[in-house]
Amino acid sequence: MKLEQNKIDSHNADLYEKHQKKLAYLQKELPESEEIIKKLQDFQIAIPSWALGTGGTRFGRFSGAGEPGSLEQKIEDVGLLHAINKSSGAISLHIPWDIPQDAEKIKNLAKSYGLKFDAVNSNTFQDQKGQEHSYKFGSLHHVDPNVRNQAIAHNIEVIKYGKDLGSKALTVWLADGSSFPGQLNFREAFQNTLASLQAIYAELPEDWKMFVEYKGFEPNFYSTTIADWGQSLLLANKLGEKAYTLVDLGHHQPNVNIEQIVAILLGENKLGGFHFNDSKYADDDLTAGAIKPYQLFLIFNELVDGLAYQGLDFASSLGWMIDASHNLKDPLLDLMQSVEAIKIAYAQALLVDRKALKIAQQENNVVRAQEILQDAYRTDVRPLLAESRHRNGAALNPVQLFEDLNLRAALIKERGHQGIATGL
Ligand code: PSV
Ligand code: MN
Repeated sequence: MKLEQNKIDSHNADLYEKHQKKLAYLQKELPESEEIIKKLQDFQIAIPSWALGTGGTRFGRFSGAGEPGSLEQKIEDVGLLHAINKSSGAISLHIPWDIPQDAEKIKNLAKSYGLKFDAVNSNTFQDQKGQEHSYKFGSLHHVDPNVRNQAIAHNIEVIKYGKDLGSKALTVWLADGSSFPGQLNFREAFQNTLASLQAIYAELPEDWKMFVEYKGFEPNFYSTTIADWGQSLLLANKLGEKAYTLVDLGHHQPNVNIEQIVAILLGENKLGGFHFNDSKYADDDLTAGAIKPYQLFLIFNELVDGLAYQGLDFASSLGWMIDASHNLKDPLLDLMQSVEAIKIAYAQALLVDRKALKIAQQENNVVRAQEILQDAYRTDVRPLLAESRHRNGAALNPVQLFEDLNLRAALIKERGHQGIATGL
């Protein structure tokens, strides 16, 4: 389904006067408004192909009606999202959930919606039909070289799909680990993983990056072979300059100081990208900013500071992606809310008075430092986001537009009630 521009324009016309009033107030208060609006216009957050259907839990899955049943329909959904918010101009594919059978056709379809292909993701955490060796006891870390070689070959095949589509990064996430003490020789598992990753890295095109994702636990409960940012960084450093650590916000134990991890990785120029989501307990896959918006702001505060320190362009230097897919909301509305929360955190981080913060830190003025951060965090920057969307031809209020136009009902009419998207 393609959304006609006149529908967005008429939605905007209805809301414009109210929006203008709020924007004018903010512009008067914040001299940096114009600069922030431009940065927001440029900032795109990729959508994972597996987030367009309703997610399941291990207790069940309640599929929503009108879910995309093919890669083409997933691209259509991201296209719809991007037309509405002009902030989701890329899609990230998970192979083999979403194999592009005809790369040229898929590429052209994506292009017709203004979409690019973000990182491609390999999957060695599930067995596929007809697969020779099982991943039940792991993949790249496996004790059996035949299993490792199969998983290496899969990753190389994923790179090939990505090359055909114009992706520039491979994300490797491993479920490899152990659930019982004694099951695994940790050192050997780590060495096997490194050697396997080296074999994949050797096939990485010159202008590509490899993102090494970590996760504390699940599906294994005693150990995970790439469990934390230290282990990921160790691998990335050994692999070489095209390898980076990827931070998925849900992959930490509760209360871990993720913003500090981000700051250190950026300082080492080893932060590759993000999987945004939110959680209360672990990898809950909830909407970004739904539970801990202040943490999201603090992370962006480090990102703004760290990327400037490295002299890197904010929008293009890291992989920005959502990785969330829970079981309650309409996936497209959920993604709109995630994108909004991420951009709010970014805009607020841009508001931090960095010179004053530096002085407060040098003077050990703890009270002042908190005032500075919270001044920025407590600013309602939503009119700046709305204005950036408006200037890009998108909707002033994406959620309202989706609901007012009954877009899910239109998708159900096209696709029916039964479609179930691939994914977990
Ligand atoms: C694993 O929990 C993860 O975060 C990885 O990024 C996977 O590729 C994705 O979720 C989908 O299972
Ligand atoms: Mn992830």
